[in-house]
Amino acid sequence: MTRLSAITPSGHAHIGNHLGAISRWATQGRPGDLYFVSDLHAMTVSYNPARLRVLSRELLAVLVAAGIAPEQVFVQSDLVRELGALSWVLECTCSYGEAARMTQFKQKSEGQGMVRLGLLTYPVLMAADILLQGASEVPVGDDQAQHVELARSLARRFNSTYGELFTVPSAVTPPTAARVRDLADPTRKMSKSTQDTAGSVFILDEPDLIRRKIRRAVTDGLDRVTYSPDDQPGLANLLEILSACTGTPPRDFSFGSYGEVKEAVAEAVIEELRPIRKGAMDLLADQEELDRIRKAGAERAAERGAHRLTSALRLAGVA
Ligand code: AQP
Repeated sequence: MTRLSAITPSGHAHIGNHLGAISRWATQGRPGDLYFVSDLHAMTVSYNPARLRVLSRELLAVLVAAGIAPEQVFVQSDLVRELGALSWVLECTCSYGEAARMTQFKQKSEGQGMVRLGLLTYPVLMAADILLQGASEVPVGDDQAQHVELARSLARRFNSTYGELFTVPSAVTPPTAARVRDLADPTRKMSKSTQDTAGSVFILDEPDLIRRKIRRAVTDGLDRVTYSPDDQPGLANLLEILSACTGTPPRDFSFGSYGEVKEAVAEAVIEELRPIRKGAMDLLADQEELDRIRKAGAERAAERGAHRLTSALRLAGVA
């Protein structure tokens, strides 16, 4: 049973990524589960190559510092040859209509000047990520469920057309986690790729910057500390963050003022992130160690998929 999860280096990882995904991967994951930094997926929209390289490295350091075993982590582009080859086989197993139907493609391509072909085909690359590793479970939110459905269809079609090879993966719904919203605009979720960074607390932010960002978080003019997500979304977001960091349900807090809430949230977030920040900064300063972890992860991931790639090419009649 292999569960495969990914995180895209589309920006600096934030407290939402930590509370919603990374900390659970570290504490609730199983030894056979795999995690990867999906840098090839970050190329589907406009990006800066030098920044992408830095962000990928940073994210690898964050995952390991968060407590995910290094043997369970790899960077997607380290398998670019294997994935490129398998993606081609799968693209030739996928119909144009299937790819064009993907809701995310329609949403992400809307209003864009130059729509990259990779944006259309990346669900096939995602299928290659999954099928190469033989993953049986892929935890995804609603926005990615359609892509896992495509991976299932491609695995089944390949198996029935060319010969039984791929594990047919299932999408699994991750247990409900905190959905952290932007501190400056609580109608939006906190996001790595947002241009305005004032509303995002990044895992590697310095404590003073975290304090400043949280002090400036948007609340409301009601001047009443209650947990009321509909009327007081900014305050509710802060209480939910505090709840995720402390384990106390958001309705159980009793604070006298918004200022008190913000101080408590800032201190809890700083403490929550302190060990990860320290571990990641240490790893980023030790280039050799991070290179060693990355290389070992890449070798293990390539080995895991080698026989599937060889068999896929052979069954498809090209190698
Ligand atoms: N705001 C959030 N609150 C809780 N969990 C979140 N995740 C993302 N944002 C929040 C979870 O982090 C994991 C990594 O997801 P991803 O790399 O696929 O990123 P994403 O979901 O597209 O959102 P991001 O991180 O904000 O990036 P961009 O800006 O590129 O969209 C997932 O498990 C996700 O649920």
